[in-house]
Amino acid sequence: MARDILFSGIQPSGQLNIGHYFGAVKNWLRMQEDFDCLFSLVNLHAITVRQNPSELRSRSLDFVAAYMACGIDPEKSIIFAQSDVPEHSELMWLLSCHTYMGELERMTQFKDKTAKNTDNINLGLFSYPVLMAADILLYQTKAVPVGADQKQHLELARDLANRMNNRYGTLFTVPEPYIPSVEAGGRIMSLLEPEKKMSKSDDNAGNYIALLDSPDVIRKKLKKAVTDTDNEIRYDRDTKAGVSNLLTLLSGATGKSISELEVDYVGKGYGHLKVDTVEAIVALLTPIQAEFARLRNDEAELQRILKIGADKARFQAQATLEKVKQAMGLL
Ligand code: ATP
Ligand code: LTN
Repeated sequence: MARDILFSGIQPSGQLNIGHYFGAVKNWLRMQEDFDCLFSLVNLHAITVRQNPSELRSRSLDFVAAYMACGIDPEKSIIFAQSDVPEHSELMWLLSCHTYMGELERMTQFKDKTAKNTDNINLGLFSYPVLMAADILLYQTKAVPVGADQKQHLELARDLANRMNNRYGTLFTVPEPYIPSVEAGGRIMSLLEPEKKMSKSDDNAGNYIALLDSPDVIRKKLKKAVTDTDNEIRYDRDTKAGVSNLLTLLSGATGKSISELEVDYVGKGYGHLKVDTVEAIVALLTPIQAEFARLRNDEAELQRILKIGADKARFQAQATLEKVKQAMGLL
């Protein structure tokens, strides 16, 4: 029997960090065994903010190597660059003609990004969620594992699928989000400002732990992580955002539940919690970093994987696009 399709993507902008790992990639690894998966480097999304072309090219290869170092297996799953499959942009146009301005104006990511990029509020930033809907719908995707910040975008993808299906007959599978609970890593917070999410486009690298940070850097960053003054190790996102975030990281890296950790740390201080979190994250990242170094060395192989991925993805994408064009009366 054919398996359900899974699609997810990360923008090759900035450095992959443990927020992406716990929020998205960890679920990718788990689900890779049960779904036919497509993992995309969504480089067309990345250019909604200015990118240096040669850095974007080289960083895209870093991301392929990083996906694989984390455990994505190109023998089992399709890894490809969004820009290698032009059907994404084409379906985006068809969906744009069915998306209302008001739906896009409501998007919180658009509001956040325009506040941050006041000198470059471009049309791509506005229509970003329509391209994301095209990414997903093009493959008849059933499952979309992402972090909590993407929930609103996924709702638009579902609304567009239903709207198009009602108007033209069944064209698309309606996708389901797979979002870990906040406690399980769906929203990892920044280390220095734990009321905002950890993000790779943050200007201050002290706010995130990159997958490729050395043990020493990880130690320094976690040492500076903001906590609070009551010296009680307890999970409470509202009043103890920093400590709760450390507990989430430690839980994600060790597999122990947050309530178990709360018991383990009764009477212990924040220093203790931080040292143990460093150790657990270093243990998680060390093998990933070694594998990354090995894979990143062979650029020809990474290019080959992207080429095979794009060929397979295109084959599936063309079938959906053809069906949509026909249904809409395009010759
Ligand atoms: P940028 O800051 O460059 O806009 P980002 O750091 O938010 O990007 P994306 O490429 O937008 O990263 O996200 C890739 C995936 O990682 C998405 O599924 C997103 O939901 C998830 N993700 C991003 N940041 C976090 C976080 N702090 N906690 C959990 N999941 C996250
Ligand atoms: N917008 C997403 C990245 C993304 C994506 C997708 C995720 C683009 N297309 C399709 C899942 C499915 C983000 O994380 N910022």
